Amino acid sequence: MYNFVEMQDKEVLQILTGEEKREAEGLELIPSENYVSQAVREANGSIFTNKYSEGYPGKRYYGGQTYTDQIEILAIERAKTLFSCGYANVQPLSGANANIATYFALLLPGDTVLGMDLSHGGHLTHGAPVTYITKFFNFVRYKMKNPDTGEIDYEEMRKVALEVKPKILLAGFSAYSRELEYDKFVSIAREVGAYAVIDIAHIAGLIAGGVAKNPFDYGFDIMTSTTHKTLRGPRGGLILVRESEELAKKIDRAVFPGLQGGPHMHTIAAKAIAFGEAMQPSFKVYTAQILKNAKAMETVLHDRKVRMLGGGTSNHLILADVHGSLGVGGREAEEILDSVGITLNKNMIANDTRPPLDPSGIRFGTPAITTRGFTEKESAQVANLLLDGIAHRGDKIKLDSIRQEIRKMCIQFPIPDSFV
Ligand code: DSN
Repeated sequence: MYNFVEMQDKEVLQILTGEEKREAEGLELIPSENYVSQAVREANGSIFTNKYSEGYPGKRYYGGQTYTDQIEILAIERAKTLFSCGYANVQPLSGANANIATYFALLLPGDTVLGMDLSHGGHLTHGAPVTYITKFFNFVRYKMKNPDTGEIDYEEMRKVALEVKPKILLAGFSAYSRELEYDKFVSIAREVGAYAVIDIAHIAGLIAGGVAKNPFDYGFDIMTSTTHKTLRGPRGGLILVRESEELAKKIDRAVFPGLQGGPHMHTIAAKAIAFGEAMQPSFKVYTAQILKNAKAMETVLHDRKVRMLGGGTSNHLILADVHGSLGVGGREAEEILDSVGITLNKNMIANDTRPPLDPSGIRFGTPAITTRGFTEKESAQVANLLLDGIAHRGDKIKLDSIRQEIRKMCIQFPIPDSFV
C-alpha cells in the first residue's frame, strides 16, 4: 500500500506502519471509530485530492469539473436514498463543521439553541462554553432527569423552551447510550417555533442500516452527521434536509461560501463509496450485530456490578462509571487498557465531580470490533478482559496474559479489506 512512501520518505513510512500495526494488533473500542474498507481508503487517497471545486455541481468557480460534479452528485443521491430525505450536502469537512454551518444557516447572532449538556452526553459543538460558537449564539442546555436510567426530562425541556424560545431545538449526542423520544423533541420544537435539528453522528450507521429509528420519520427538519463512526466511511461531515428546499438552500450557502472554501473531493469520493456499502443488505446485518454485541458487553458489566450511565445501552456504546464502581479514574483505566491493546476513551459522566482530563467514566462501543467479525461471544470476552485489566492493574503477569488474549483475538479476526 505504501510503495511510494517507502521509496520517498522513510520517516513517514515508519509512522504509518506503526499505526497499521497498532490497529491490527489491538482492539478498537472507541465508539466513534471504525475500520473502513480498502475501497474507501483508495478513494480517500485518490486523484481528487488535486482538485479545487468551490461551488456545487453545475455551478463551480473553477474549470475542469466534469468528474468532481459526477462524484458529488453520486454521493448526494446515495445519501438521500440512505436517509430517505430530499436534500444532502456532502461537503462539510467534519461533524463540527456540519453543526456550525447549520447554526449559521438558521440563526442570527444572539439567537438561542437548546441542546444537550456535554457532561450528560452532548457534544462540544452543542454549545459547550469553551467553544467559540458560544460567542455568536446563546446556548441553553438540557440534561438527563435520571442518569441511572438515561431518561431525559422532557417536561423541563418544554418549560425551558417556552421560556428561552430557542430557534433550534437540538437533539443528538456523543456519549449517551439510550434512544431519544423523537416525537417529544419535534412536538416541543413545533410548539415554540424552533427548527428540530438532530446530530446523528454516532448513530448514522444504525439509522442507515435500519436498526435505529430515522428521525426524519418523526418530523425532524435537519440531521447533521459525521461519515465515519457507525457509518464506516471516511472522516468527514454531512448535512441532510428532510424536505424543505428553502432550508436546503440556506444550508448550502452556509457551508459554501459561508464557512468553507474548496470541498475535499477525495473525501467526497470516499463518502460515495461508504454510502454505497451502507446500501448493501450486508450493512443491515452488520449494524444489527453492533447492537447485539453492545448488549453482550452490557450483560457482563451488569453481572460484574459496574454502574453504567443510562443503566445500560440501547445503541452501540456504553458509558461506565469506573471510578464509582471500581475505584479507578477514567484516565488510569484508559492507560491500563491501552497497555494491553484495548483502546477506549476516558469520559465525563453526568454530574461528574472529577476533572475532564481524569473523569470518572470510560466510554466504549462495538462498531469497530463488529467490523472485525466479533459476535456476542467475543464481545462478552472483551468486556471481561477489559474489567479484568482494570481489576488487576499493577499485576504485570496478569496484564501480559490479557495482552496475549487480545493479540490472539486480533489474529483470529483480522481487519477485513472489503465488506461487499
Ligand atoms: N469526537 C467524537 C466522539 O468521539 O464522539 C465526537 O465528535
